[in-house]
Amino acid sequence: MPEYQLYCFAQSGNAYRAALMLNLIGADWQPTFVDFFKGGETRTPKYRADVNEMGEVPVLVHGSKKLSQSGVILTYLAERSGKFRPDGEDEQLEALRWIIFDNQKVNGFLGPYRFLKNFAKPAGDPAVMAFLKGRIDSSLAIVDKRLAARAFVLGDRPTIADISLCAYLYYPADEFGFDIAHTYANVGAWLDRIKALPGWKHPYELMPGYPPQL
Ligand SMILES: N[C@@H](CCC(=O)N[C@@H](CS)C(=O)NCC(=O)O)C(=O)O
Repeated sequence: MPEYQLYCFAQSGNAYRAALMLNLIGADWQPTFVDFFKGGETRTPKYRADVNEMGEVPVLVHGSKKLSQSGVILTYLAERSGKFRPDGEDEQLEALRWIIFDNQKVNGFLGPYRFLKNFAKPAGDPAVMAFLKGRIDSSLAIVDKRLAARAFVLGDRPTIADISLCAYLYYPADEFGFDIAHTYANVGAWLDRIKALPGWKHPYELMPGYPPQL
C-alpha cells in the first residue's frame, strides 16, 4: 500500500498541484480516481461524509490524516519532505501570499473558465466568459511581471508557490482558446523551468481520467 493516496482526476488543475508535488518530491503515492463529470461523485452525500465535506478534490490521505485544500497539502508535503519549502517566516508568508492570490485570482478564474468552455452543459454565457477572461488577463500579467526579474516566484529556487501557480498552465492551449505560454513570455520560460525539474509530468499523465467520460 503506497504511503500517500490522492483523490483526484486528470482535468483538475487544483488536484494537479498536489499530484505534481508528490511526484517532484519522489513520494510513494497512488491516485484514487474521483468521477467528477459523469458520476458527479464530489456532489454525493457519501463523498461529502467520507472524503471531504467541502465536496472538492484534491484530498490527500496520509495515515490517519485526510487533508484538503491544495495550499494545505503543499504546505504539509513541503514540511514533511523539506523540499520546495519556503525558508523562514518571511518566505513562508510570501509563499502563502502567492498561494492565496493564485487560488483566488489566477487559477481561481482559469479553472472555471476552462470548465465552462469545455465541460459545462450548457457552455458558459458569453458575458460570464468575457468577465472571467478579463480577470485572467489581469492576473496573468501580474505573475508575468513578477517573473521578469526572478527565475521562480520567490527567487532563484522553486517552492510550493510555483507548484501552486502552475496548476492549470500546462493544459493544452485549445482548452482555453488562448496560449498562455506564448502570450506571457516570462510565464512561458518559468513553465519550462518547472517542466525541467526531475519528476515533472503532465497532468494527463499523472492523474487518471483522461479522456473524460462526460
Ligand atoms: N481551493 C481549492 C479548490 C478545489 C476545487 O475547487 N476543486 C474542484 C475540482 S478542480 C472541485 O472539486 N470542485 C467541486 C465543486 O466545486 O463542486 C484547492 O486549491 O484545493
